[in-house]
Amino acid sequence: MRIGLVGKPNVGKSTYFSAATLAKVDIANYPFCTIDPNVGVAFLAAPQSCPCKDLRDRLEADGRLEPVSDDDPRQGSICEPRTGSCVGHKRLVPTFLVDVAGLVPGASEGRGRGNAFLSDLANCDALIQVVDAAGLTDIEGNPIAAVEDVESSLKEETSFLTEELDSWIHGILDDGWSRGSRRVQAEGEKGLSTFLHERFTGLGANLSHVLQALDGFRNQWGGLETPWMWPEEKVRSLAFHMRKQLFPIHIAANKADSSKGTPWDAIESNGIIQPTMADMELALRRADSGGMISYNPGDDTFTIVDESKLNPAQINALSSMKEKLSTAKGTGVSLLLSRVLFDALNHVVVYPVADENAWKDGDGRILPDAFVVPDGIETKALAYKVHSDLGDGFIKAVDGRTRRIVGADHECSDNDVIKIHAKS
Ligand SMILES: Nc1nc2c(ncn2[C@@H]2O[C@H](COP(=O)(O)OP(=O)(O)O)[C@@H](O)[C@H]2O)c(=O)[nH]1
Ligand SMILES: [Mg+2]
Repeated sequence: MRIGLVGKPNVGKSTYFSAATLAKVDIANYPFCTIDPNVGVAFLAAPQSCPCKDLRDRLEADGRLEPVSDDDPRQGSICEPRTGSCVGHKRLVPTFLVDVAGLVPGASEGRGRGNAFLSDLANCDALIQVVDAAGLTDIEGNPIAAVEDVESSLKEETSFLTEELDSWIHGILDDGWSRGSRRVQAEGEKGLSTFLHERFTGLGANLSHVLQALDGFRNQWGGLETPWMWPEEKVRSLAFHMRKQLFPIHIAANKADSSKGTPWDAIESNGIIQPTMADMELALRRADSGGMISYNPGDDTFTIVDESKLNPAQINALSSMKEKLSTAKGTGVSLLLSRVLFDALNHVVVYPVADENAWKDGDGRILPDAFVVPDGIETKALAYKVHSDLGDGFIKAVDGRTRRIVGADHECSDNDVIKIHAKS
């Protein structure tokens, strides 16, 4: 999955990106080699405890494993993640994050980075618009003393992005409209959905996006008749409904540490709205990497490792951060990414293994892989994600918890452990 960070200049996109992709040193390697500098990997806690917790319980009950000791650095985890990490059965899984700079007025008409900007967005599965909830920047991102009416400026800021995207989609739609709407004359409603599907596959559209957009349109306008006679307003509205499907936008109300009240409540959005403090997240992760504090992303507190090594200014800064962190119940940076990935995009974590009893791979590693997949993915589709040979040769799968044999169309759910049998 790929989540894009977008927004006007100076709202904190790059800070958010650096903070979220700054991994703890003990995180296993990730194949970064071919990715761009503005693309990184954020590690997020899986929604449920790693199955290595259940495995440990089982092994302890059988007398094959000693109970966890107080000084265990992994706090009981016994899995061997190939990527990410697991401590205290908190399994971290990767998601791609993209820092998409270049939101300027007229991007849809090619201004600024223009089409490069828009195609960056098109490659993302979801967008987070970072906005300045403290009102410290004007609409072009220039630093100012403080906006007087932060609520209106946030509304303006968020509608600015959606309007830019709507215009872009409208342009694509308008381009082929006379041909597309003639198809409806010949083929009826199916002609329209096929046309939209073809027109927007480049932006990642599937048939379900198209059908949902058409539903939204129908609710607003009553029907889909005679599209070749539609006024521009109606075509534009269809573009709006397509955009809602293709570009779900969530909001990071950033700089919440310096905001007055909760101005983000005024934002009109059908996505998630989460206050965030990207700056603080970055500072905390750096202090943790430097060994000054112990902080786990997502937590609402941290501990100072050795106060005697800090000067009074550092202690002051840390205690003020601690207070803000606890009032805000965390910086919101990881939380928002998790909510987007697991709630809004409806993804889950599934653990493929080669041995359904010991939950190991062919080399004897315990639960090495954690796949982030759509909820309800069928076992055969999961097999293809593991390896195309496994998909091509698929015979059956075994649920690692119940040990029951399941077929190709069995739907996987969160935290499943699955063994796939395939012809080799
Ligand atoms: N007060 C405050 N400032 C922040 C926060 N996040 C970022 N900033 C500051 O906002 C400015 C712009 O940040 P940057 O990440 O470069 O913004 P970008 O242009 O959107 O990539 C920098 O001075 C950051 O330190 C935050 O959560 N709170
Ligand atoms: Mg930047």
